[in-house]
Amino acid sequence: MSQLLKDKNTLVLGLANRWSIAYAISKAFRREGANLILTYQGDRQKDTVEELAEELGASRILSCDVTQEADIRHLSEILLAEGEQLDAVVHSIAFANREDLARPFSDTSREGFLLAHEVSCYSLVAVARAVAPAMVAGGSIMTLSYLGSQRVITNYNVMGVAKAALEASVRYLAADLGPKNIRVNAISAGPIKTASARGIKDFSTILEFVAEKAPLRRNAEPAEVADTAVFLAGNLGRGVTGNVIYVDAGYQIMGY
Ligand code: NAD
Ligand code: IMJ
Repeated sequence: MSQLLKDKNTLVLGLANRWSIAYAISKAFRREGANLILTYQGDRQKDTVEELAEELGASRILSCDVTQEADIRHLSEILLAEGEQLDAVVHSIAFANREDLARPFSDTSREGFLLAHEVSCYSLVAVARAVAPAMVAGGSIMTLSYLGSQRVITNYNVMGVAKAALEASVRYLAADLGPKNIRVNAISAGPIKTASARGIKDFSTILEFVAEKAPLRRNAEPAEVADTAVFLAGNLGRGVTGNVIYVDAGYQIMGY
């Protein structure tokens, strides 16, 4: 099959290292012929991301901490100055205080609640507003979610509430931007061992539990999430907006 994203301009936010879901997505986008712009959170990640960007053949790499309005403004200015249309954007960012992922949800502080929602949810709204003017021929915006938005999952806590708000934001953004032929969707991935999963209590047990119960009797792989991102980013996904697509080996459908 010919390349599905040939010469499409794509922007991927949330690449930290080789284990990042954003890395798998970037690799798949390049495989399908896309041009790639990458952003990273800040100085601490600069060197690693520069190395990965070179390996991936990214055309540009920008620093963007989504809590900094100036960074988001800069991103939108750069995109418009490039003078080229933007076709797809991947938002693969989440953060909550580690303590909030370990103690009871009812103990979440106002500050911790707001931080999780700012980084993990509001940032999608801010990014969508920043990139939309560059999507002159329509486009596709996608984010990463998790089942903890719909079900109570031990220790996911404030992140689950932020993901619920993220999925609702996907629907409202899809309704707003649809008339410009900009689609907005979420991919709800099954548990994957990334930096954001490391250190989470009993994560290996969760992986085993899911693999045992899921219809496909295994865990989801980053490459599978990435191929769904390719579908959403390109012409094959043209009729899909406001949706949450589960890439989780089917785990989400199961009851007893
Ligand atoms: P990761 O740690 O590689 O990615 C998280 C990214 O968020 C990092 O690149 C980090 O730099 C970025 N980030 C955090 N705060 C930021 C800020 N203020 N500004 C800019 N960037 C910031 O882990 P991952 O598992 O690849 O996570 C990517 C997305 O996938 C997240 O939204 C996560 O919730 C979601 N997800 C992960 C899993 C899993 O099991 N790993 C499952 C479902 C969904
Ligand atoms: C995270 C916490 C608790 C349970 C969890 C997870 N399960 C899964 C995750 C079952 C799959 C990973 N996930 C889906 C996330 O969205 C993770 C977000 C996250 C992780 C950390 C760890 C380090 C830190 N803050 C974080 N903020 C968000 O300090």
